[in-house]
Amino acid sequence: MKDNRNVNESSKNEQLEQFRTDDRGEKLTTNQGVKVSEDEFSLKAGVRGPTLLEDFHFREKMTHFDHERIPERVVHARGFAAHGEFQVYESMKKYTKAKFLQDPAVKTPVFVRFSTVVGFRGSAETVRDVRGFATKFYTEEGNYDLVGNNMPVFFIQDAIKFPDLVHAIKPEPHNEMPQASAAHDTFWDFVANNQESAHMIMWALSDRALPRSFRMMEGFGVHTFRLVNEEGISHFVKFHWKPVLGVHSLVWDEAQKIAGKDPDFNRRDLWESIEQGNYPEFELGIQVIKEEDEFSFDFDILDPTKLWPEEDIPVQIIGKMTLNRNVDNVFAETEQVAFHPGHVVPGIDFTNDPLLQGRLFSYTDTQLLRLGGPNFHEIPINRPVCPFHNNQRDGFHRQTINKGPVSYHNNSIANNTPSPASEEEGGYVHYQEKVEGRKVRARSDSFKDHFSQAKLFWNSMSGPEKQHIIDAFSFELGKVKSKSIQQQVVDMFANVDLEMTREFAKNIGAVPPEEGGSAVTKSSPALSQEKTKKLPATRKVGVIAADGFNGEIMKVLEALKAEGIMPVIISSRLGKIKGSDGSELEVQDTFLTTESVLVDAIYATGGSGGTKKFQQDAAYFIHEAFAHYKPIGVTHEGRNWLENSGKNNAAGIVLGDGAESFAEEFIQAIAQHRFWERELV
Ligand code: HDE
Repeated sequence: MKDNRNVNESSKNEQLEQFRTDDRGEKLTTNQGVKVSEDEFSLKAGVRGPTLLEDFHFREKMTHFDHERIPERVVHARGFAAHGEFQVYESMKKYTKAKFLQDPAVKTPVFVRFSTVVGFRGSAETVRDVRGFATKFYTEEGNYDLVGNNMPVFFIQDAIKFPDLVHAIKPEPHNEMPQASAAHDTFWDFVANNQESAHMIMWALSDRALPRSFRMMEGFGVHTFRLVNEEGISHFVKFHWKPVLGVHSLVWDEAQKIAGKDPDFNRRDLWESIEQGNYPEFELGIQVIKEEDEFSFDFDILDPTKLWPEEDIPVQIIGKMTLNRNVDNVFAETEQVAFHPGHVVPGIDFTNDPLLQGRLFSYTDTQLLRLGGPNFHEIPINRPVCPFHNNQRDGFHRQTINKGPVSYHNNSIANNTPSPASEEEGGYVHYQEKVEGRKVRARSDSFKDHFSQAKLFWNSMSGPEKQHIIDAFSFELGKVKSKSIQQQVVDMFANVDLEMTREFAKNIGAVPPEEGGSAVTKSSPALSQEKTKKLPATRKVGVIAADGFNGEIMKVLEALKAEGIMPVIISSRLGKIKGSDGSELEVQDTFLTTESVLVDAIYATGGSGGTKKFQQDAAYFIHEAFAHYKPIGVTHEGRNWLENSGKNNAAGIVLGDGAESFAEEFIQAIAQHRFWERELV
């Protein structure tokens, strides 16, 4: 293959095309290509006799089946992915020579895998957890992986503690419980005895751990990386993904119910959005610190338990990623994709963040086991879109057929090729950071403040967000059996905020702290979700209607659709329902097949033909949506339920009779997402 790196026209999709197969309409064959005449009965000695060893078709089919599973990821096992593309808004030449960040006309193919961290591969998706946000950019200079999370900091400061963290948070080994949850003794024992986790715990107990959608969460590179330009000048950088739809969350009770009603809630949302052409979009942002300012902050920029407040170091938005294609096969693509923070391209480099340094070892190591050997880069989803050449050979599942006798360097037979490329020719040259020091196993003093940013985060939360954190502490620690561990956690968080800790200490029956609290008064408004972008588009509205519905609602439905809102007609039975004016609606879900937790808002309109059972089921749906602070639109017969419940004046209840102003007001309420004022009703 000629090493011509102009890949802009050849998308990853085209590359994948040669590996895709569609068996529809074909004859059944063995893997050797032999046509199979019978696939229901194994070969036997007589119709009632033993199965014969020579039945090669049976043995091949069964052996393949017996080997169909590979080890799930030790963390981030439960994930879902999509294809898309990335474009930079303007050349980033000033900061980096990375080719994919130079030209706004270049569309770089990407593959993004979102995940939960703790749960097994089949676990529910809406559990309280950090979410992985891993992006593979197939650039013309090779693959670049930005393997991030939806929270900007991490639990630990040194990679050597990662196995301990993961052992503590996974189900306890003696009884393998609880699944996909941090609410148990070993995790909180770890927290209390590894207090660098304080800041991350604040994030993990906040609404960020319950994303409404993968499309509505931020992504963070977490570590400080380097961008290096043509002149060799390096800047420290933090990466951000900002969702165009804003950052939105579920409420805890809702998230737990969804885990049972639809354990696939987040992947279904992503899958359906892409199928419907509502392509998820994320803007890429960078925070930049000059090399000479490394020590100008009251935290160490190499410490992964610290964020850079956006108000001090603004996020510059530099490009946009659009996810526009679902996978064809989850195993082949989503399961076999292999990310690695060490997959970088010229112009992007590392820092000495000790968590990042450890990750640079761990990811290849884990893929060797998970994907069964050293050739996982040849699996279609992992192949770069540009050619690759080296002297690495052989190993399990090798697919490349290397020609010629040379597999070593230096050589004369092949004129010393493949040959290293100079920096000018695009060769990756590591940033020449000066390093000096004694070999020590130690933590830098500059990494020892564990509470100031935990308090910064607390200070930045709105009232309802603070209450959710207190509730989460109360839930998580309420599930802990050991009084000693509960008290240790209380004593630890007394160092963050006294009021907060007293509240949850009271709720779990621990001794509230008398004194403590961090003196930090600073806040970072960007950390709160309260001021996030609020858009109605792609929100699901459950429209509760029965026979005899008022024909005026058609206009409301049209107005919702015009804003990109997705109405779902819910009634007692599937099929068509008839309106008072003869208009018809196709029922998409019944009270049995869906649930109020699966929609963002309820539009209760009813119908003169609604039975008693319909009224009862509808009342349950509305009541639950109300308890989850969701917008509720009410017109026509829908009013009966409200009047019975006495909730007419509560926030987020929009009353009307199908008038235009109703639709407008309801759309605004849908964009608002939640009405926390109801806490006070
Ligand atoms: Fe990972 N992490 N991690 N991690 N991580 C893995 O790699 C590891 C960390 C992240 O969708 C594993 O292929 C260590 C931070 C994501 O395929 C493993 C340390 C961040 C994914 C691994 C960390 C992440 C992983 C498991 C501490 C955010 C899923 C399977 C030093 C910046 C990628 C695998 C996907 C997956 C190791 C900490 C993000 C074992 C040792 C911090 C999004 O290699």
